[in-house]
Amino acid sequence: MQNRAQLLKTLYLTQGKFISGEKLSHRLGVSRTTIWKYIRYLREQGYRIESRTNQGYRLQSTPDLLIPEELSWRLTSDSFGREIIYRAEIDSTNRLARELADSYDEGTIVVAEKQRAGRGRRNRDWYSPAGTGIWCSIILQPVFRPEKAPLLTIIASLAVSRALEAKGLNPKIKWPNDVLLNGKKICGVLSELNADLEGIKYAIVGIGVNVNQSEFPEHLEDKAGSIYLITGKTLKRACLLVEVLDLLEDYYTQLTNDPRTDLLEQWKSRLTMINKRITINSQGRIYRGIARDVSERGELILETESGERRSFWAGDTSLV
Ligand code: BT5
Repeated sequence: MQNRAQLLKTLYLTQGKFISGEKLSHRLGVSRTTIWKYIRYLREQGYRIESRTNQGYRLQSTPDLLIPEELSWRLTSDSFGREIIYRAEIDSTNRLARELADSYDEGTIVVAEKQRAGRGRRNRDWYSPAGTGIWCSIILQPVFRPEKAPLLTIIASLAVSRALEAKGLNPKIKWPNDVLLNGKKICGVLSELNADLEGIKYAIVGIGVNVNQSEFPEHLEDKAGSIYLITGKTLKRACLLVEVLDLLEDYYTQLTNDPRTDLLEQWKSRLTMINKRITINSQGRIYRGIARDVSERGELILETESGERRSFWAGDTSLV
């Protein structure tokens, strides 16, 4: 895969011009027949690569795919995305990541073009159509205590927000795990933990981003949006995922090593609902009050109507 990724990178960087099979084989240290096989593989994936006698190969157009070859040469991370498990279709990337968590290194990602049974919190459905969103789960083996685990969701939504801000967008975060654009949910995070008294065995951080969808099923229309629907522009999903993974690795390292990191402050500064009147549905009960803050461990602090402060680990919030 690394060689194919190198070939793709070279074709991208010489886009518009031809590069000879000989040069390619020299650069990659493989035979010209192998180069030809790689080219055939990329064409099968939907890349249009022109070949001309005596001139070589030229990239004409590329599909929007999350295949490892698209991701790996763009990544600058040390461990995040260094191992990529790719599926054109899967039930849920979080499910496969859980299954593989014990046998793969930290930072391994499971990514799919389509999920048949994508999941949200409390086993809710996550709509994951083919080829338009980012459906990705990261396997982590954190060394910190389980109490800190909610911060994994926080850094994931922060990484998505920062990647969107770098594109000139203005995302907001809705506690605990949504990223909103123009009030529409364009991203959700599902973190799952396997921990015992000794500590965390592994954590799976599942990130779903609606990138290029042009429509949603009726039951989601009011709530869900995609970057395309909001900005009118399609994005290359691989580029966005790479930006998110690079940022997330940096935040995860800070969370692990730097007790004075201001990641929580950065995240809080993007929150909607602070100082607003909300309801929170937590474990089947509904509480009303004003959302005042988020604690160091990621709990939402609600000032109830009687003036009492209550903190919540989990729940669904809405504005009143
Ligand atoms: C979430 O749950 O927001 C977490 C979503 C995590 C999805 C990723 S994709 C990769 C990985 N593999 C998985 O199987 N999951 C993760 P929650 O806060 O419970 O929100 C779920 C609710 O959001 C649903 O009940 C719908 O109302 C709504 N919803 C479903 N699909 C959506 C979509 N594509 N975009 C926006 N909202 C959606």
